[in-house]
Amino acid sequence: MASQIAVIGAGPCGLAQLDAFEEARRGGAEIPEITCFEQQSDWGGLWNYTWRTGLDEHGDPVHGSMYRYLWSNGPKECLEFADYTFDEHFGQPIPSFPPREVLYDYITGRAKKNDVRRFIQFNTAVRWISYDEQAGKFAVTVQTRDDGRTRTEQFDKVIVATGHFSTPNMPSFEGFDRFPGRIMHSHDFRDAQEFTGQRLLVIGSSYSAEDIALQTKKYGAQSVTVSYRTQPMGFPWPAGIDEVPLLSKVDGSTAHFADGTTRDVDAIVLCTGYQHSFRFISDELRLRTANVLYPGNLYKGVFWLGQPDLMYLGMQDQYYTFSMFDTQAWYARDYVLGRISLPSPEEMAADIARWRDRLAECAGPFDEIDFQAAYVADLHKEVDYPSYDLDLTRAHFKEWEHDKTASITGYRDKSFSSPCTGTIAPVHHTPWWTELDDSMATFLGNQT
Ligand code: FAD
Ligand code: NA7
Repeated sequence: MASQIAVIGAGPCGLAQLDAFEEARRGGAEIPEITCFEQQSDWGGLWNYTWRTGLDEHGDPVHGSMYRYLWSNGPKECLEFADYTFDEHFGQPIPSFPPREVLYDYITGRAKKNDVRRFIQFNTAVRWISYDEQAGKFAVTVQTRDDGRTRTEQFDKVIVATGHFSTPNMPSFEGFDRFPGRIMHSHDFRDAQEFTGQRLLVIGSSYSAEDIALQTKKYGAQSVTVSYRTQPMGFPWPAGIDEVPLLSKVDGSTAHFADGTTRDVDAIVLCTGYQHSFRFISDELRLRTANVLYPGNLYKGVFWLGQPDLMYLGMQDQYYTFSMFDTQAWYARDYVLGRISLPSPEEMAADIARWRDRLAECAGPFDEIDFQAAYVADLHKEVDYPSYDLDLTRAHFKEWEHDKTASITGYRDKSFSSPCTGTIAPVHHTPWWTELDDSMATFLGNQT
């Protein structure tokens, strides 16, 4: 009997896994039986925008953290699928920083081309995974959400691709219980126009804080105060956005900061990151990690050390996204197909330790970019994922960091070249800071 493989989640990582198997099938390989469980009614993961917040129509926590008017926060050239380029999908060169709908179209375009929908059971949530030592298999309990029925199936290997930006890290501050305005986490942020005319306090100093501060100002917030715990982002903010030290308390609607300054604010958005949350995985198999570039316990960033037939995709903090997920998926596929064998547990543990030591040496974003590029290269050299100019993407990321420092409202107007085709992106017809329309039709129309 063919071995049985479960893929959990049909976001970019899960779809990459299905695409990887399809690619091998086309090449003549015999493929195991694959079942992908996706709790949502459609594919695309976070890129599948939902207006919902809190609990969904079935009473489960909403997975989506993306919001309206979200544009790519890095150059698209650094995430391009080497086996399905932007040129192939759009049939024309497009600018380097597309809005969400455009990237959603791209991700799902490859999945449609490969016809991988047939592997996916939608509206089916995985509720529990454990390993049955006697059977030598994983027991996976799923629930079909339409009728609430559960069943347990056995699998030889399980690939977890459920993302890690959906369960908010939600600190509390003194006085929150008496604050008269709205307090929310970035996970629940959907439309910047909710804050038009308001004085907003944003807590955090990473990607979400940066982007939500900009979005809300762009769509008419009166002022945005960004409060940092460790260090300010230090970008040249437009008028109306500035950074202050950590919030110490709120007193009514007055926010007090660690440097003794105060501001009156109308609403607070906690951009305080996310938890890796796998409540559906038994204790001994569950990844526990902060949001770092090399989580412990995952050999090659993928294989669960104690039981490598359990694989995790995309669990790293991310400079690289889709192209890194692809390389991981190709690697996991080749392990499943017996093309790659894994070393002893001791060697795997030593390899993880080497990477984590190297990570500890990183002294800032440039080192981190080099680190993650080296990780991708390390996987890439063992798989037949099409080659592309990884060094060029490394250079792009560093240029992008410079661009952000030069103009945080203007970095999305820059253009980069494709590491796959060499195509140079056109400049978008409207500067991002004044472009209020994020529709695909407007984005693709009238390029200069
Ligand atoms: P996800 O996209 O989260 O997909 C996971 C899938 O698993 C979902 O469909 C979910 O429903 C499903 N799932 C979860 N649990 C279960 C379960 N128990 N049973 C069944 N199915 C389950 N990346 C970029 O490259 N560029 C950007 O501009 C960018 N912007 C971002 C903005 C925000 C606000 C956030 C939160 C992230 C952003 N990212 C961005 C990073 C993002 O993490 C990746 O692009 C990508 O979505 C990760 O893919 P994934 O498949 O790992 O996870
Ligand atoms: P990140 O990148 O994990 O950053 C989390 C931020 O939250 C970071 O600046 C933290 O500060 C801050 N944080 C965490 N806990 C606290 C407390 N208790 N008080 C104050 N500040 C805190 O998450 P993001 O949401 O920004 O980005 C996640 C993804 O979404 C990313 O991939 C993007 O593409 C979009 P620290 O610096 O540790 O002091």
